[in-house]
Amino acid sequence: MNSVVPKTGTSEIARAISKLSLDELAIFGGEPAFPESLHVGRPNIGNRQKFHERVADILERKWITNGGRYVDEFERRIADLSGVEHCVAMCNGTVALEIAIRALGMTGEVIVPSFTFIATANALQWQEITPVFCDIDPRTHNLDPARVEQMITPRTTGLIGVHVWGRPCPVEALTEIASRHGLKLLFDSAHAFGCSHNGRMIGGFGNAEVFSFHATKFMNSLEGGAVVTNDAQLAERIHLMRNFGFTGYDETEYIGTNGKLDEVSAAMGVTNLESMEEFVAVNRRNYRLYDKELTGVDGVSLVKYNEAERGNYQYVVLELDESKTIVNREQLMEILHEENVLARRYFRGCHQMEPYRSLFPHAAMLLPDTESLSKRVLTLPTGTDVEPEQISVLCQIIKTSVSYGSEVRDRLAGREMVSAAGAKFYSDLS
Ligand code: T4K
Repeated sequence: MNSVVPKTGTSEIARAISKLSLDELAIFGGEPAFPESLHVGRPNIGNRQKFHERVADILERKWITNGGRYVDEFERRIADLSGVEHCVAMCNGTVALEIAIRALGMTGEVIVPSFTFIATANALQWQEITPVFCDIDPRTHNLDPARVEQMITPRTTGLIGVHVWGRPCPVEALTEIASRHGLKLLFDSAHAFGCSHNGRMIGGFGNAEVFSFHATKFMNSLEGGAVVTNDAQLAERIHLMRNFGFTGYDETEYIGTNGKLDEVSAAMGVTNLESMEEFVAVNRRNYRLYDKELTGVDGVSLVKYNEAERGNYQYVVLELDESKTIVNREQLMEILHEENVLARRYFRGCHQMEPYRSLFPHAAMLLPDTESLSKRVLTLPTGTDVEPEQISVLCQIIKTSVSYGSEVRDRLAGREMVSAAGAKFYSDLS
């Protein structure tokens, strides 16, 4: 495992500060716990030597994109790992969603959760299909099937279920609803590569599923995505749409776009697939450590994974019950940012962002659980760049913030939280 799990670039991964008292917190004048920022979504990188050899091979053979050895291999491996017949690799998950939506013939209205990354909604709106935002079950963070049923109108042509955090959404219920109403069913499985549902790998449900292999995903191909399906005709349509619609040398059948994955990205994907189990093992170790450290902290809970299923554990998500912690999510995020822990506010709810905020100004009325959840969750750093010692210190910061919750709230009263945290995040990235 050491070959693919590098230590952080510095020998000092966390400063020797106890963070047991409020005055030790950086937000109140203490020294930041971490000399270098801890990110959510730092890329996992497999065997560099093998990647370099593959890139040299690509350059030598001068076949850079539009098919090629590594794209073929990547697609075959993704299909095998997901237990599906067809995989069409794409330049990213968003374009994969757009193409899958179009190839499925979705039009009019499509029901999606608002509690997802903005790309799920944008992939519809981009092609003038109305995303109809549906509320979630606050226990699972996934679509609530009963409420999906209530959102169906004569204009509805499809449903998109999102396996948020890699935890499967209600696959059977959505399949039943889609079949009863004659709707297409697509799963946005951007978080769920390598996860299973009732012992069956995510990938083969619905009409098709879409993966993301973006740099921040536990398994990346630099940028990248894929549509997987067991429907041969659909796969063929998607295949053509990925390459402008070309059916022959200079002939097109219908409109397509450019969704091709290039060979270097595919080579990165193939290389990282070889280390995938190690990435999962590190994520699982980190998740269990967070869970152990935070168990018993009143008002703080981690989003749980079903250990009887296969999971990728790529998101460590904290849920706060502010009535118990007193310190709220914005304050905790600010406290962590000041310590150089760049925790993320995934997800805000698409309906709270443009263009949807203006298009559907009353959407919130039908989304009470999304509204509430989006103010309670905070995603914490994990992946191969995060060491157990860092997790212990990070959790101590959370414990201290919560155990002195009232005092923290009073001391931070009136301070502008959101803009300060955002500024810190972006200055650190550039
Ligand atoms: N559907 C769902 C449900 C999704 O979550 C996503 C993407 C998609 C569809 C679309 O798939 P893609 O088209 O992206 O393949 C990130 C990712 O960009 C996005 O892929 C992901 N979901 C989403 C949840 O998170 P941002 O804008 O929050 O990420 P960004 O660029 O700020 O990076 C996050 C952190 O990672 C930062 O702290 C810095 C670190 N980082 C990032 C990059 C790119 C690195 O250390 N190195 C890097 O190269 O959206």
